[in-house]
Amino acid sequence: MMTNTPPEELTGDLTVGQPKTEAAGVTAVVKSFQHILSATGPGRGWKALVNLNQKDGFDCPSCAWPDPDGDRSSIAEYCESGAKAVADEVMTKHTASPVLFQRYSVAELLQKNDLWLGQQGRLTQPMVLKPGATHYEPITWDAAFQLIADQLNALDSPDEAVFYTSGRTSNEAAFVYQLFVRQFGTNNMPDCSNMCHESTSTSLGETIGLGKASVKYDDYEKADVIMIMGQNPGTNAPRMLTPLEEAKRNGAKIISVNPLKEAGLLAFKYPQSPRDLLLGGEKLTDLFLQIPINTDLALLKAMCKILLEEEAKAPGKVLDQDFIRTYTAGYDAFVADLDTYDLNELAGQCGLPLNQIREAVDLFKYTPKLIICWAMGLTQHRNAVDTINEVINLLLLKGSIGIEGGGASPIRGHSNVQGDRTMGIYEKPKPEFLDSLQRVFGFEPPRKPGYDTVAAVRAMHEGRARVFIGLGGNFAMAVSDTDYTADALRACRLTVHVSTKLNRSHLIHGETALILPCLGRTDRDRQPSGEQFVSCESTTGVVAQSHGVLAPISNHLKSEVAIVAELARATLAEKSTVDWSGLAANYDGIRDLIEQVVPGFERYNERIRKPGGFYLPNGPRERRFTTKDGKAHFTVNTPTSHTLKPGELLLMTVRSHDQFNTTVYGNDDRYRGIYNERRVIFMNQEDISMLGLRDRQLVNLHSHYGETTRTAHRFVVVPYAIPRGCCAAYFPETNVLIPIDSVADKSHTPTSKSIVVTITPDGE
Ligand SMILES: Nc1nc2c(c(=O)[nH]1)N[C@H]1C(S)=C(S)[C@@H](COP(=O)(O)OP(=O)(O)OC[C@H]3O[C@@H](n4cnc5c(=O)[nH]c(N)nc54)[C@H](O)[C@@H]3O)O[C@H]1N2
Ligand SMILES: Nc1nc2c(c(=O)[nH]1)N[C@H]1C(S)=C(S)[C@@H](COP(=O)(O)OP(=O)(O)OC[C@H]3O[C@@H](n4cnc5c(=O)[nH]c(N)nc54)[C@H](O)[C@@H]3O)O[C@H]1N2
Ligand SMILES: [Mo]
Repeated sequence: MMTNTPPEELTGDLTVGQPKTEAAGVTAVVKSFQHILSATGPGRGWKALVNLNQKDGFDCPSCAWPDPDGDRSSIAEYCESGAKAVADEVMTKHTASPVLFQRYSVAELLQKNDLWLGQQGRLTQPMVLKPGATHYEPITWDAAFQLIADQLNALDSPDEAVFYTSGRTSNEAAFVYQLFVRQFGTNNMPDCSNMCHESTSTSLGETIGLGKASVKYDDYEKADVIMIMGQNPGTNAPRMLTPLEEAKRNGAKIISVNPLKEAGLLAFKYPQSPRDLLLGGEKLTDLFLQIPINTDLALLKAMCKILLEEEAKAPGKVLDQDFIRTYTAGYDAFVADLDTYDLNELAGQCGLPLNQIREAVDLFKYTPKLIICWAMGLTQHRNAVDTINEVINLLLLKGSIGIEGGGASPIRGHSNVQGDRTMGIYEKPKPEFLDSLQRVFGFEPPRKPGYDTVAAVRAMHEGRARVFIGLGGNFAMAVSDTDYTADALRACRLTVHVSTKLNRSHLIHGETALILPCLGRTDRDRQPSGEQFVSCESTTGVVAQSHGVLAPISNHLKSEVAIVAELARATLAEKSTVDWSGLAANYDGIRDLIEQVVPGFERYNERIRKPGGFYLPNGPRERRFTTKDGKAHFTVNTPTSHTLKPGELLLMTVRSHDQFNTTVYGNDDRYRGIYNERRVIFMNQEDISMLGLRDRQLVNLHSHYGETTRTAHRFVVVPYAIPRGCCAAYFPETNVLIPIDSVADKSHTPTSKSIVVTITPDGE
């Protein structure tokens, strides 16, 4: 059988230590330096380190956490995770050059694990896999563009092509990409957001009129209470720990809601503060609500109910009645529904003593300065949109939106995933956006909604889509139902990846396949008009420059902008009046066009040159709610519970400390005490005993949907402090378990954090 997943081999070397109780500190700084300097020589490595997240440097390719609005520390604004992402990009020890592809057939490369694939270094030349060939071979850029253009133009309809985007793509590249795709004639633009914060965008769009955070960077330091739900900042947004620490010093209280006591939520030592290093870091979480997976909705409902009770006791002191009256709709229906719930039952559903929930509410009872942060722990469940709706209900009750020190704070993942959406990377573009494209470019954009990620996989599987083009990312590994998704890609006539590094999606290919190597964030980008910079939008809506500083590793690399522009020119030829070559020669021209199409980008070229960039307009921040009736909406959401049969557990798939999504940097997960192995399953000791298993036993994981059982083989049992009935393992190894149609209602995000599984000893 064709292998789709990484080989299911164990290192045989697993060591389990105590989970850590604080994040960052000296170890993280030392590790950051080690990662970058060992990946490349000291000159190149140092240059990368000192330019990371500086106002005239490059935007860290790791996460979407914003940079401080004011002064930056003179040494780079970096963290261990960012350093790893940079090291991964700047490494010079190896390259995935044509020699590598000559040495290994595609079948042989498929047998390697993801760590090995990533360690081969940067791609250096465009490569093609011809029909029936066993090896990739070099191809010229012109021949590659012509090949893609011919395949696209031979389709019966533009809707037979899928154009995926991952969230590292810059604003400039994203804008020209969506323009090309819409001039070609389709809205089939799925993106990584479909698997990530789509539930957030769906909920916030409907409730407050804008699918983005309502907070600014400075709000964290001004908050009285910060509630962090379903997020692991110590690993996935470490620079967020700095303003959290600052908030704590200013007296804020932090509530964490998570099935795992993640180290980064417990305490933080600011690596660049001598005080922290000498005296110890700041305790972060004041109250840890360790709830079972996917019970957040019940918890939030209980909190809202307690707030209403408290308001009845002290009218006008707890809720912001003025705000509710002036700015919101749906309050009465919300309260009427809440009346039908029993507090003890809600507390029971989220496995907490009622007095602990009361303790949490006591912290923000009398203050509106409440920020709620969330990430994948809320977005990747069937009822994710409802849960996020309930977050908004709570914030609306308190009048916490549109004030200093309060608000909704989804924490985005990829460093420019939010900007890509702003630029129009969306399968369901708003009519106003398409109208603007029509006005500025004088063509009739397609109006029919396109495929999101899951719909795209189905379309490819069923032969309705035949060409797949990915601008970044690792589609085969990131999407759920690995075997089904692999079959979908293999059914295509052509699969194309614009990539920096070799990954498994290059090896799970259509009849013809292309790898187009591009410049990364750290690389200098020289075009005919001179050196270029690009721009990105952070999770708080700041648009800022990113300027690569290092010499590209190969002369054959092109920028993403240049690749998209040349592809558009080859494909559209005289059908397009856009000056594609001119845009690729000078990105100022692209920014001028963005300014004409996307609201909020007035004087883009001027403002982007100001240190630190600029904030985009944000309605909710000013209590302008651009919903249909101009109000913020309370919604009625019903908690659902997973009915587990005996022997079944609920599995969440999470990131280790040594990976960036599908890129594996190493086999350790230091903060959780795991060393040298990724194929582990974290379980509650009582569940281990009840299932007749034991510590370090080798097991297989099975998911059961309808008639079908899916299996992920060879995981080692690790007892861990996780609520009964829950277990955790790393993605992407576990994506084989998630059926392609197991998605969140409304947002269609794969349910990566609630998979019903059974666990059996290996060999049975
Ligand atoms: N170093 C590094 N940084 C990254 C990434 C990376 O892979 N590596 N990925 C980037 C991307 S694209 C993203 S989207 C973000 C992801 O950032 P996170 O969302 O922090 O990533 P996950 O590892 O998926 O962790 C989810 C957290 O939610 C908890 N959780 C799971 N289920 C539930 C639940 O039902 N309720 C609650 N309350 N909690 C739950 C888990 O225990 C875990 O702590 O990080 C970005 N930054
Ligand atoms: N089970 C499970 N599945 C999940 C998740 C989960 O929590 N659990 N999380 C989901 C989430 S939140 C996300 S965002 C998706 C991620 O899905 P993707 O964004 O598709 O995956 P990545 O692993 O981030 O993509 C890595 C690849 O991007 C390429 N790359 C890196 N930098 C650049 C660049 O600058 N330009 C270009 N062109 N290419 C570049 C490299 O070749 C690298 O191999 O996965 C989702 N899948
Ligand atoms: Mo993400």
